[in-house]
Amino acid sequence: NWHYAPAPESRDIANLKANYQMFVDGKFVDGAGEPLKTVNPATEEVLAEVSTASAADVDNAVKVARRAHDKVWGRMPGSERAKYLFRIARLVQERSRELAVLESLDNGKPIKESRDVDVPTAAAHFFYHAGWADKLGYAGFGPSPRSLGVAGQVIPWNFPLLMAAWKIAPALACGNTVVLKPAETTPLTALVLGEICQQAELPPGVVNILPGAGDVGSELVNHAGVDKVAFTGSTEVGKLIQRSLAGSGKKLTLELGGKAANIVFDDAPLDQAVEGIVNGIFFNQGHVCCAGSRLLVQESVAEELLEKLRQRVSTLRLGDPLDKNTDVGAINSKAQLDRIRELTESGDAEGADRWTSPCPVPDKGFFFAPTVFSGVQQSMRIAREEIFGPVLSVLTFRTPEEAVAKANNTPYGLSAGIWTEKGSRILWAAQRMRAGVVWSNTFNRFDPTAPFGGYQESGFGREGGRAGLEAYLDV
Ligand code: TXE
Repeated sequence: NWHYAPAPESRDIANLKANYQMFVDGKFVDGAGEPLKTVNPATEEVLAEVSTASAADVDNAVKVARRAHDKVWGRMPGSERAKYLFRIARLVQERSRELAVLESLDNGKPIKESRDVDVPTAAAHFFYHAGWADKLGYAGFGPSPRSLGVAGQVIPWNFPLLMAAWKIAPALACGNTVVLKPAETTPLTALVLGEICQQAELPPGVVNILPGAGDVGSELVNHAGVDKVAFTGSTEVGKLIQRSLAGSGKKLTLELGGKAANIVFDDAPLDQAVEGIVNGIFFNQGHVCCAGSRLLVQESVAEELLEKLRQRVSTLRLGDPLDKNTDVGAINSKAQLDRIRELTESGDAEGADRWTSPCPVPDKGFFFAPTVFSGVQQSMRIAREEIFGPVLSVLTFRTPEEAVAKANNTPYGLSAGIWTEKGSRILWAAQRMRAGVVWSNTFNRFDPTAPFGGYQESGFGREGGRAGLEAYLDV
């Protein structure tokens, strides 16, 4: 006997809560950690004060999740679990306006992206995994696939709600309970997801959300009561976690950084490719692990393509994330802005040719104008390191073999793109690229049915699709 909450009546930013508590055992409570202040990156003003977890709070949350797993959720028939997941999905849809506004305020991403991508894709992940919950026994996981227990999940700030959905939905579908730590700069929508779990009358303790910084993440993943760790974030922290969990027997999946190649062959429809390149690197200010940050263009069309690209990028509107005409919003934090500046300065120093969009840049807030570096060599830092900002590095190639070799010349391996009219070339190149996803004549397309994840230093394990469930089951 539950009901949907009415859609929020007032959409005023003034109605936002000033204080957020952590979500444990079905209730919102204060943590014993030092409260953090989350900042609107477009204005540099404090959005809200957020309670954080102490080590004792982490310990308590893991115990709560264990109890909820052993007594309730892990024993519940899949058909029952499915009902809760469907409820959560519907509530995400019903509160989509509120979630989109909050996401854009906390993260800085344009409202048209949070409204059209983040929130609906988050709902889609709950719908998709709801569909799995009662079918695990028939899906080739063996006759009686079992939940693992408690999942400790740590997520980044680039898709705060969507990453929470990617992590929570499959864990719950498989009968696990969750303790999730959102990123310190973007905890708000994950906490609203906690409210949604309450509204859906999810049994207490099945989902617990503990805001905090890296120390809370570290407490969580290293807690002896956690059976499975799922981490999305920097390669540096991913390596740290992998090392610290060695020998622990915990299941681990890592989704880390990337330096994707977006390859444009000379037979590609160039105008279409330009749209895909723009989407590939300027979507979400380039704060995307699978961003198409290295454009590899065939020499014979390089000049023409670059000209078209600069014209198109010049039309992108940068500014207020809540303006529905904004294409490029704010950089999530001062620290990230500094990282982008430092890396782009290395591009200048190493002799690449910088072009900056002539768009006006607000005085206040963390903004970085769309930037394209041409004349980039493979040895340069801007060709090798993840910039995680609206910065494209352009390299050229002559032959398909050279394109693939350059695409693979990276320690990462999360995604890649290919633009060509030739189907045979798409298959040829896709088979040779070390990348978890290869898009052809499109970029940054996400779907819950498609497993997502990396090779090499981009991590291991898959999220989404049937493969994503394997990370949350004992078979
Ligand atoms: O990442 P961190 P940061 C890349 C991107 C970016 C760089 C740094 O290149 O510029 O990483 O970003 C938590 N144990 N990506 O510093 O620190 C932290 O609190 C457990 C790519 O923000 O990895 C947050 O919740 N957890 C990436 C989460 O890890 C720890 C997305 C990510 O933060 C921890 C983000 C620890 N020792 C950054 N230390 C992608 N794959 O999309 C920190 N955390």
